[in-house]
Amino acid sequence: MTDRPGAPTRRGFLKAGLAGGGALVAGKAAAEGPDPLITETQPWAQMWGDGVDVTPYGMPIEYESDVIRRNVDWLTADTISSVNFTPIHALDGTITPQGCAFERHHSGAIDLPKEDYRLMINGLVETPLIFTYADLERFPRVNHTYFLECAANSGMEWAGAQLNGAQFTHGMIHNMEYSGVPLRTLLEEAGVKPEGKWIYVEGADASSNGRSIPLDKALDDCLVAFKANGEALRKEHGYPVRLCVPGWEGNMWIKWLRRVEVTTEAIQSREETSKYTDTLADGTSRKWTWAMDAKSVITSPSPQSPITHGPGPLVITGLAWSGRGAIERVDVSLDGGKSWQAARLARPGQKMALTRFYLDIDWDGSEMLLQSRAMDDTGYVQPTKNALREIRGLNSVYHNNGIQTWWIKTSGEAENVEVS
Ligand SMILES: Nc1nc2c(c(=O)[nH]1)N[C@H]1C(S)=C(S)[C@@H](COP(=O)(O)O)O[C@H]1N2
Ligand SMILES: [Mo]
Repeated sequence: MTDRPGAPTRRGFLKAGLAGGGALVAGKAAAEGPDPLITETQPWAQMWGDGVDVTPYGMPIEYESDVIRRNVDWLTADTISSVNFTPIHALDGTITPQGCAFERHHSGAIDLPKEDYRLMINGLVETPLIFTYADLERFPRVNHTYFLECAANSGMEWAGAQLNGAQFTHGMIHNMEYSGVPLRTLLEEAGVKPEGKWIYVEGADASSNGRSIPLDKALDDCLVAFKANGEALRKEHGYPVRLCVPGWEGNMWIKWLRRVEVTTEAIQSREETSKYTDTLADGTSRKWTWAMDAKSVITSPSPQSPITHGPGPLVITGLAWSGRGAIERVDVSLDGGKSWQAARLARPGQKMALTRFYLDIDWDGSEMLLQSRAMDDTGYVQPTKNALREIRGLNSVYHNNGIQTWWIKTSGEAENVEVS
């Protein structure tokens, strides 16, 4: 570093750091005398490491073996028509590795070889078509990063704080970079007839998970994806091909996509009537609640990721997203919503993708009621749980985007509580 007059020097940075930050993060070990981890030759420096053919496909190191998907035993009757949760409390950045991205299946994850894959486009089209996997690979491809949130994410928290961990309260979400062919390209190949206003999409699994999607959305940004985070989709996420419906509830993202039918009307299938519908206080239901409204959660500190280092510098971090656009701002409260300060977005929000935020504080060791509040580029602000209940009543399960509270105790432990 050059010491140009007026330019900040390295020494200057260090001084500013000490003066501004208060407590010192590093340096404690040195003050306590010789550290054998430094002064003695460690086992890993006395032998060969693994050769390059030991791990043809890598798994996380054993020390990270608790960073895994988990399910909640009592939530579903069996583990086949069920759900597990992304360990968001232990991840950073925004991309969810497929190996720990939550799964939701109605009839289990199926084994469908690429060679046996067929995608049919039928209904109100000029030319009904059937594509093999190899056919799909010949269409011009695009890459996009999108979040997928199950409409039931945080559903168990509707009536009050219940599950102790961000993984369980907010872990029905993942965010991947998809490679695939715009659905529009395939629909144009078949030629949509003027009467066509909707599509009905279904999967090859026993449940089929059929859903209706307005043609406008299908032609806008829906993606027929076959790669996620650079590699083939994992079986659990719909190998070899799934549909991405950016910003809209996870249930519409058909896995093992086998058919797209162009129709005049919505089919009103099970998944879009008796399920994934919010029943209001008066017993009527909200119709077509596809977009996932802006939402956020602090992933650390949180019940599964307590503060273990005592007072001093503390990194508060979390995730924010909106199915209607990009996250523009996230506020964090340390006092249960009485006062708010703007968090730092790790990168500017991207449309329909997770945004990572940080708030770096000097924790004085006292209790906190941590909350985060997301704002998207439509101007929408994430509501409190009470504000949601005022509009939607108490019957709801789906589409709970209310503000989450973690009670941080003086010990650094955290608990799921509700401040309404
Ligand atoms: N074919 C098929 N597609 C499906 C489902 C299913 O059971 N079968 N589940 C849906 C639901 S409810 C959700 S939330 C997402 C979950 O996607 P994931 O398992 O990749 O997380 O897939 C959707 N697509
Ligand atoms: Mo879902």
